[in-house]
Amino acid sequence: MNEQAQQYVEDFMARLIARNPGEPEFHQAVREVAESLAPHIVTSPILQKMKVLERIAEPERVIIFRVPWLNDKGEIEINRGYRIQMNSAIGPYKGGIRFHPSVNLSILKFLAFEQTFKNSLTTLPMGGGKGGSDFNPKGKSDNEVMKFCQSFMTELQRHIGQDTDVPAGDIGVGGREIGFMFGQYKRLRDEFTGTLTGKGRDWGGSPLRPEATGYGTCYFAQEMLATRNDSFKGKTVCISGSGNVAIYATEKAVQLGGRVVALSDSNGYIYDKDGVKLDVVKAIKLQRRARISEYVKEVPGAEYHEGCAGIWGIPCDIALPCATQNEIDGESAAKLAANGCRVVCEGANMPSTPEAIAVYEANGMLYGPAKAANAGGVATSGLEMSQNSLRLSWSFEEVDARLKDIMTNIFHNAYDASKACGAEGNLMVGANVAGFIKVAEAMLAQGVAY
Ligand code: NDP
Ligand code: 2IT
Repeated sequence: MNEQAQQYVEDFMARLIARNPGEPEFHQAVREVAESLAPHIVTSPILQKMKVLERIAEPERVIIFRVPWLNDKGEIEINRGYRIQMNSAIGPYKGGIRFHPSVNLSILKFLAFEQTFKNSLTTLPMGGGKGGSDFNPKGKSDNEVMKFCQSFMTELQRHIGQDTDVPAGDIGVGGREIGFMFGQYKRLRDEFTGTLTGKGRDWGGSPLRPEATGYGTCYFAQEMLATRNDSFKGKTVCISGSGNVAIYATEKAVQLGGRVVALSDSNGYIYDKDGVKLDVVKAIKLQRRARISEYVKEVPGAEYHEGCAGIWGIPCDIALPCATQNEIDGESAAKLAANGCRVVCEGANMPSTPEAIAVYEANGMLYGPAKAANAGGVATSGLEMSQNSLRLSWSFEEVDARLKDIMTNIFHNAYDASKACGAEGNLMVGANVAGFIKVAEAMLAQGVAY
């Protein structure tokens, strides 16, 4: 980056940080994009004059609300709910809902910002949004989760709709929670519309939505590997997390010929040198909602280690971080590189710190950035929206073929954009630039007051 571009980034970030103090994750996500775009912005009087990046970094609307609910003891509990309506230039706001005690404005703004670019990359007409709550679903009964979801939706319903804002799942929000929220939306609004995605397969859901993010991440990794005439065949794979994305990334990595030897949760990780038994993992996580440590009770020879970051010390060819933001720091990335890992492809959102990304680059590793590599989930949500509007349903195979196509296109668009801006193969720069262009053009066409 030349001096002028560097100065642009520093000035832009100083203003952003002053306007949004105490939001480190949001600053991190914006800085990465600003650095990729700065060389273009400094040579574009129109982007500067029209303050396109400045506008993209300011949410169109932020909704924060009280979520009171009754626990099983009849006591009142109070959580905080959020919806960030980030950008509607190319379609209705679209993005997941996260239930996790760590949820705050910074985390949801980083996710909503990323979502805007990700959704643009899918080529489907979806704007960017994200929401959630500091509610902790762990240890709560089904009844408590239902009560919470209903209270959350009682407020959220007035701000969303199939043509306005279409939420979906994220950490702590899967089929069960979407069902409870959809039920409450329908009850209050008296309408059966595609206002949420990730619905059950028999009531408007896409047959592939649960699998889509993990499958999509592997399809993306496959494209990356193909640039080196390589594939998943015979590769050792480490996957962090053991939730929705990690489970289906494991399923697809194995189908493509890889051997997944490790999975984790926020307490620790399992190592199974023979390849993890996915049916055991599914029973523990999807049916019993238990901890990944249970795995070693059922599979002799497997190991469990406390501390989730230790997973990056296991020698592997391919690492798929599928848990949470900033889970790979510079030190963990250095361990991956030293142990011969050649590919990092992100199923989670922003799982690599800037220091980790620098390590990937310095070691010539293939790096698939989240907003491109995990776009399969929201892309399939986009297909679910289309199906709901058409009142049609497509088969698993049909949606899978579309997903594969979309991931291949995202890869090529990001790759071509990286080449066009003189950084061939740098998919982070390519994804940021390709995602930005469509949103920026729509914003320019739509004028300043919207
Ligand atoms: P789940 O809730 O199904 O699973 C999350 C997994 O990550 C769990 O194993 C969880 O462990 C672990 N985890 C969560 N927070 C932390 C933390 N602070 N430290 C360590 N581990 C943690 O969520 P998903 O699989 O849906 O989401 C995983 C990632 O993928 C997130 O970054 C999400 O934003 C991203 N993503 C999800 C999409 C989707 O369609 N669901 C689409 C695109 C991206 P524990 O049980 O101990 O909390
Ligand atoms: O981060 C994400 O892309 C998601 N959690 C999925 C969003 C969606 O609307 O399907």
